[in-house]
Amino acid sequence: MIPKTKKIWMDGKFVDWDKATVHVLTHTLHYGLGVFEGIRCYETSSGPSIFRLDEHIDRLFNSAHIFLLDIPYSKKEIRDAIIKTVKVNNIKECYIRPLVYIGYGAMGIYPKGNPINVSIAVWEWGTYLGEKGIKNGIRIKTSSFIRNHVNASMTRGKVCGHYVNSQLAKKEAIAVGYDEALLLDTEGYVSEGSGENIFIARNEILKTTPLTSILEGITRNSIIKIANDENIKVIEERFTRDELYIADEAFFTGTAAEVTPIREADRRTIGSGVPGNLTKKLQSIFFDVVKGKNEKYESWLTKV
Ligand code: PPE
Repeated sequence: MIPKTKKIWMDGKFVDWDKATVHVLTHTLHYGLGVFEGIRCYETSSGPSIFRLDEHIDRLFNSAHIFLLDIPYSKKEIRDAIIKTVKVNNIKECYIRPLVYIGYGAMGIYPKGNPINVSIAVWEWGTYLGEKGIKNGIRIKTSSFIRNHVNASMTRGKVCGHYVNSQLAKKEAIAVGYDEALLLDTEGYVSEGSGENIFIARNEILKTTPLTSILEGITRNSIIKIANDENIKVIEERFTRDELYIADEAFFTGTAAEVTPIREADRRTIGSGVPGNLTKKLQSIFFDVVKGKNEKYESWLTKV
């Protein structure tokens, strides 16, 4: 169970955590079309600060745009509501989950006239893949499930229904003793984790999958910017699972997963089996940045 906080923002009002319920015929619950975000707020010396809030709001609206959902609020209204929700719950560090969903009304695939509802919940969420995972690295398994084809469900949108595919992969990986799944795209190239983007490093050069069949990760973007600033070369190019097997280093990025080293893939040790130097360096800068300890990236933080 996730720990309860006090209030959840629902369509403009703060509702008690236990009363934040919806009708069982809520359209999204049946047909999966809703869009959401995952954002983290970190404790900094100047109080709780939300990491790359505007980029997350832009992506939420882009997801809605791609999937023809009309969010009945402006970006500013959603931005203010997110900040207020963190404040009202009097929380120092949290994960923020805005959700745009098709409400109760008509049934059937075509949601004619149904309301578009928005909720914003926050809760304390520790490491996604465990403290040990962040420190020592995780073991991943190439999934027998492939990432959705871009013309089956457009991966630039962060859509509820996409996560059926992610859950299949994750459940399969966990069932056979791995920490996380790696999905290949429809052409057989590496795409992303069930909820993370992937980077590999070979000969001091970083490589990450291009934005063709993956979510446009905001952590991915942050790591590319940090790497560029550190004069570490980053290539966005398709790669195969065997290139991952012979990489010197590999890591996942995501809001929930942050920067999690990968120490093994499909029973092949990655590099020397411990987080590599580039991974450790980028991870350490990343944690300093989100915790407000690196002035250079101050503009990425929104104080609550
Ligand atoms: N790919 C997928 C499929 C994905 O879900 C995420 C985030 C990413 C890449 C990384 O994107 P970003 O967070 O912008 O760096 N996954 C979210 C949901 C995790 C969950 O279990 O829920 C997240 O990390 O918030």
